[in-house]
Amino acid sequence: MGLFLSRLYSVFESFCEETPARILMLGLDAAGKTTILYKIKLNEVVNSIPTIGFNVETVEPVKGISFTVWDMGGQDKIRPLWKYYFQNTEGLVYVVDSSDRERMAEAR
Ligand SMILES: Nc1nc2c(ncn2[C@@H]2O[C@H](COP(=O)(O)OP(=O)(O)OP(=O)(O)O)[C@@H](O)[C@H]2O)c(=O)[nH]1
Ligand SMILES: [Mg+2]
Repeated sequence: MGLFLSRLYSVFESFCEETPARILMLGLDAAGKTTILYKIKLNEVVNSIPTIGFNVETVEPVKGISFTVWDMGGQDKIRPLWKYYFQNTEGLVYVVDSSDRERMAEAR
């Protein structure tokens, strides 16, 4: 049991030591991406302005596990730039504003 626990602990430790996973956050403009990012980072609802380019923050949603989140601007003119950020991305969060019914097809 002691051996099992020490092995488990070392696996967990090596997992924690890894560089933070790179997460891309995409979605239409005003979907709420920047709001989500800073809610996780600061535990506050910040007053955001439309993102031109991107915001990047390292967050630790759960103790010992951190992510580098790339929050991309979602305006239609910026969307063609998303593809340049896909390389080495390990996860994708796609944010949909469920009350924005008119643009559901566009989001899809
Ligand atoms: N009611 C409500 N408003 C929200 C919510 N999330 C974001 N907002 C508001 O929606 C607006 C746009 O939010 P942002 O987080 O800037 O949206 P974004 O997806 O980063 O937009 P871009 O940077 O343009 O791509 C802001 O005024 C937010 O306060 C939510 O869950 N509920
Ligand atoms: Mg934004």
